Amino acid sequence: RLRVHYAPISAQIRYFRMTQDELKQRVAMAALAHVEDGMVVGVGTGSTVNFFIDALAGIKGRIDGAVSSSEASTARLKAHGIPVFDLNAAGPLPLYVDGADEANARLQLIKGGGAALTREKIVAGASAKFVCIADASKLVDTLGRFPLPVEVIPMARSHVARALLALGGQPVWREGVVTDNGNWILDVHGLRITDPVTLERAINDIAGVVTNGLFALRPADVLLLGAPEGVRELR
Ligand code: ABF
Repeated sequence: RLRVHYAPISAQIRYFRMTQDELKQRVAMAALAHVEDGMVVGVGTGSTVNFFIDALAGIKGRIDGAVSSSEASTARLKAHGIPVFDLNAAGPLPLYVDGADEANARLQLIKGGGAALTREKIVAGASAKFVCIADASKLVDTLGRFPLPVEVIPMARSHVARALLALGGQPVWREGVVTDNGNWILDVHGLRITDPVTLERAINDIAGVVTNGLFALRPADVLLLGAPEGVRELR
């Protein structure tokens, strides 16, 4: 009698997680190719970017430092001894490297799963080239399956939620989360975003909205996708 022994589910999960982490590590290493000597590098937030920060540490003698998009990334950069500059002091940046929650083929993104979307959008806007790093599962035909994060001034939460309902979304308060800027997050479910630029502008126009997670007015310039067969580069 043939008995098939499957690895315990814990081992299968460990393997899958290791693969996920390997994909993130691989795409983070690929982003180093865009780092040039003497740069001050704009650095995003999230688990994929954490691999990029660790890779940056390996070449920290070649760069002048970084501008960070979150307290979490700042702490990790400083732990590696990488100088972290205020954006006002650094001025326009040559390069920004950050993750995403979803990306479409036009390199328009949904970001903000890590609640860092405001500073991410600021540093991306101040950078000449935005290289987005993600595992291939983040590439979708139409944005919106991932709930769209919207950072709001706390006193405007209900007002903004009503406006988002009118736009066809189902907003859910990310209760218990306060951003680095002291604001709250609404995650908007049920959107199928066929015109990201128009929706980004419409949400920006709601009084009380600080930032929304659509990066379409300023999409990525390069998308590096980590897949088992290697890293794909989309432009
Ligand atoms: C950050 O990276 C967030 O905007 C986005 O949610 C996150 C993706 O995180 P991860 O790399 O952990 O999937 O920029």
